[in-house]
Amino acid sequence: MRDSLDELSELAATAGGEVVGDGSQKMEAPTAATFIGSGKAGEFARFCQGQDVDTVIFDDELSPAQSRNLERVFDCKVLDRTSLILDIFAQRARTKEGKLQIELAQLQHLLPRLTRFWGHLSRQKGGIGMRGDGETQLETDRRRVQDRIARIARELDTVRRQRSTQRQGRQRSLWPLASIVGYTNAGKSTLLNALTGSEVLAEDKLFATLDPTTRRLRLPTNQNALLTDTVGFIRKLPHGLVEAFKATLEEVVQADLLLHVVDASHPQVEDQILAVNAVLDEIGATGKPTLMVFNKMDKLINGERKFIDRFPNVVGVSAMTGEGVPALIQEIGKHIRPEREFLELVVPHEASAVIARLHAVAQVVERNYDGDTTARFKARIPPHLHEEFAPFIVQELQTA
Ligand SMILES: Nc1nc2c(ncn2[C@@H]2O[C@H](COP(=O)(O)OP(=O)(O)OP(=O)(O)O)[C@@H](O)[C@H]2O)c(=O)[nH]1
Ligand SMILES: [Mg+2]
Repeated sequence: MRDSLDELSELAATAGGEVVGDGSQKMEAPTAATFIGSGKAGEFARFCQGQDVDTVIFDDELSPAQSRNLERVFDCKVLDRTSLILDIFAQRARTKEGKLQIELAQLQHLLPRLTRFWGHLSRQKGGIGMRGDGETQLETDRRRVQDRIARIARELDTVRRQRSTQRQGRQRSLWPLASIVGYTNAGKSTLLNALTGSEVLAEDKLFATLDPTTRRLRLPTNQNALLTDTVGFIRKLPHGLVEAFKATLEEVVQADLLLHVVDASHPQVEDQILAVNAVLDEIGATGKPTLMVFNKMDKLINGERKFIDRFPNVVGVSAMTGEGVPALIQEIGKHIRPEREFLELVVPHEASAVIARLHAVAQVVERNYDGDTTARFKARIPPHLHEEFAPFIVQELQTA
């Protein structure tokens, strides 16, 4: 309870707010009218007036009627956790797809809440731009929102088709794909940077990353893999948002391997792991080969490591200091290295690019000169490159 409120404060700060106070109430069930009890609501109202508060944020989802009633009691704006997260996402979105996805989620969150405008509108009946009575206006607003939702859905479709063409380009290259997932602020982007030497934005902020970034990772076996960093997960992630982000998260669903990054120094680490697993479940990515990566090991004091030993398939790293990163790369190699085909190839000397490529991507076991014009190789080749070398393959050998 306290943890969830602390996280809500962090979210509010991330959205640009300044938190002046908080409170909670234990109840059997929320009250229908105001979610919290009327005594508590009055207490909050007095606090808000005293502190000149302009927004009250609830950690749980409020019904449209509850937010309307509370706004009246507090005499200020009332948001719930979902609207707050949507607001942060809206601030962060950079790509066209990201922006569209968030607008869609926001409108879908807004639609059932449009009734809240009814009260205000009927009072302002006859105001500028108001044709007919409030109810008609409300219907118009609803229809406008629905139209906008339909338009966004179409635009998203177009944007995604383009992206899927790019993805097919990648599939043609057929490099194995590993996806970094994890709770927000766990250090996913920092880890991507540490693993691939890139400079993706990493910040001590919730949801620093929204749009997926893919980089090439060179494995010790000389093999290439693709590594994707994407949006972080959080407890009570709005369902609409997960829906909206499903396409972005396709990289996660398609991945050959998931790197589940955990902030091992976080007091709520176990809850965070569960929350991430819940979202993975929701997007249909359960049961994928997963490597748990316990990050921020540099922040742990002795003894805390014991916790980590309870998990199978764990690698401890510090993405910041680089500790454990080489071991992690080794481990990734073990998990996504495909079986190799043992092949015999005959390549003309003049096809020097092919020979160079063979040395780069395959394990060349034997090389013989076959007269002046060709060379004969025995090599172990990742199966996804079979097609590329097909013109030169003379036979498949028995694997020793
Ligand atoms: N001490 C320590 N700090 C780290 C480590 N890895 C990341 N951080 C810090 O943790 C914060 C969050 O890192 P990010 O890489 O942005 O985390 P993220 O998981 O990508 O976060 P979102 O994109 O917001 O979900 C940053 O301030 C990092 O500098 C680490 O190994 N040790
Ligand atoms: Mg990030």
